[in-house]
Amino acid sequence: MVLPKVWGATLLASLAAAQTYPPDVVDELAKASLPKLEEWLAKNPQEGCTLETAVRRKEWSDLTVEQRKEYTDAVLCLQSKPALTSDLAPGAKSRFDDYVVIHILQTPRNHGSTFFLPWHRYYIWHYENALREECGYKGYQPYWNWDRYAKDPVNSPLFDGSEGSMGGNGAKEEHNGIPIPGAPPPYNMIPPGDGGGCVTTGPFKNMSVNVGPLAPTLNVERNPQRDGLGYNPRCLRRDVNKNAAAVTTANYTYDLITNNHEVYWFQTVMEGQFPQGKWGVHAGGHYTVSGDPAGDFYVSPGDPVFWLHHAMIDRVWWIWQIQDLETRLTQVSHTKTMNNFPPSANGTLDDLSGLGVLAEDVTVRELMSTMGGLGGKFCYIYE
Ligand SMILES: *[C@@H]1O[C@H](CO)[C@@H](O)[C@H](O)[C@H]1NC(C)=O
Ligand SMILES: *[C@@H]1O[C@H](CO)[C@@H](O)[C@H](O)[C@H]1NC(C)=O
Ligand SMILES: *[C@@H]1O[C@H](CO)[C@@H](O)[C@H](O)[C@H]1NC(C)=O
Ligand SMILES: [Cu+2]
Repeated sequence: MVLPKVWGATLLASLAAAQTYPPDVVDELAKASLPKLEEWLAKNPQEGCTLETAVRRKEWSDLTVEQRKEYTDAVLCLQSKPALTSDLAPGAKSRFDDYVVIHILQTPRNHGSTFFLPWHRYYIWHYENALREECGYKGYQPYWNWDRYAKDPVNSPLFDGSEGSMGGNGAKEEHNGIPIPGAPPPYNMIPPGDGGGCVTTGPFKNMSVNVGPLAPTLNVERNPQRDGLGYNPRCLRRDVNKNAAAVTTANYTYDLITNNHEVYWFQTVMEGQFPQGKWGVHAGGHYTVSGDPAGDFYVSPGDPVFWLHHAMIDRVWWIWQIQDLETRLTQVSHTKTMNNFPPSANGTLDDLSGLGVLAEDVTVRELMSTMGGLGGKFCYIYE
């Protein structure tokens, strides 16, 4: 639908808020695959977790504006609670920052390695739990179906800057785009969008980014500590752009899920094959937001929308897993170091994955199933 430009931003925003989206090919695949999950559960009953009792994680615009505000209020609440990691990181000022600190410390271990998918599953679940237990949030972690907003992310229910959004784009500030190391031209640079400056609209317009940067995509003040964990308060910056979003449309995700039968390839294609000029949906989603800290490989969870993006990553893994539960609930790949640097052994289900001081180490095996993993504490599906 093309809206005349004369219509004000507010009207546009309220229209967007009321918008419903037809199911895309990935939604249809997920729905068509549920009987496989049902069948598997009938053969492998999980104590305390059935399809009927499982939590439903929902897409952002399938929530009412009221429900979205409950979510962003809970995130703001987490940003107001005292940090548990300030001994490790003088820059950590809140419980929200704790999660950013843990990501910074564990970035090389949990990307391009065996732990990428299971660790992020644990990480998101733990954050969802903190919102609920520490901030009285009654809902569950929403996800961002990239396809819905890929054509025009700035004016989408996620980024339109309305009170029911995850905050607006940044103010216009020139920059050169995002270099993609190792990719051949023209894929070695994601062109900039229309933002780059501070976010001034929506629920997170006042938020302070406290730690980092470590690998910034914009020119921002350096952290007082080399490890990025010092106190460096600054505004949230974004450059929401459709250039990166173009590789996150449903046909890419569908292709990823259906054409990669081994987890090695599923994860590799998802994380991007930069030398072949393929950014992948993982980088595509991160750089749709871009800015500071969203575009920073280490500090990205410091932009609250990170959590919706990685819930989608988890959803895509879940959809891939339920295509063949007998093999895919136990399939891991890669080695224990990022892109096998320095060289390390192949990871296994017995390896440990944890959240530092926030949560105990558990085996990767415990993180493989959303239906009964983590001793039954994981019990969710995506709607
Ligand atoms: C932002 O901060 C200002 C000044 O402290 C305050 O008046 C305003 O209500 C805050 N806005 C939001 C959306 O939190
Ligand atoms: C997805 O669709 C776009 C636009 O039609 C196309 O350029 C792109 O090659 C497609 N990607 C895949 C993986 O099929
Ligand atoms: C590690 O995994 C690779 C790829 O699956 C395989 O070729 C290799 O033999 C494995 N190495 C060991 C020591 O098991
Ligand atoms: Cu990450």
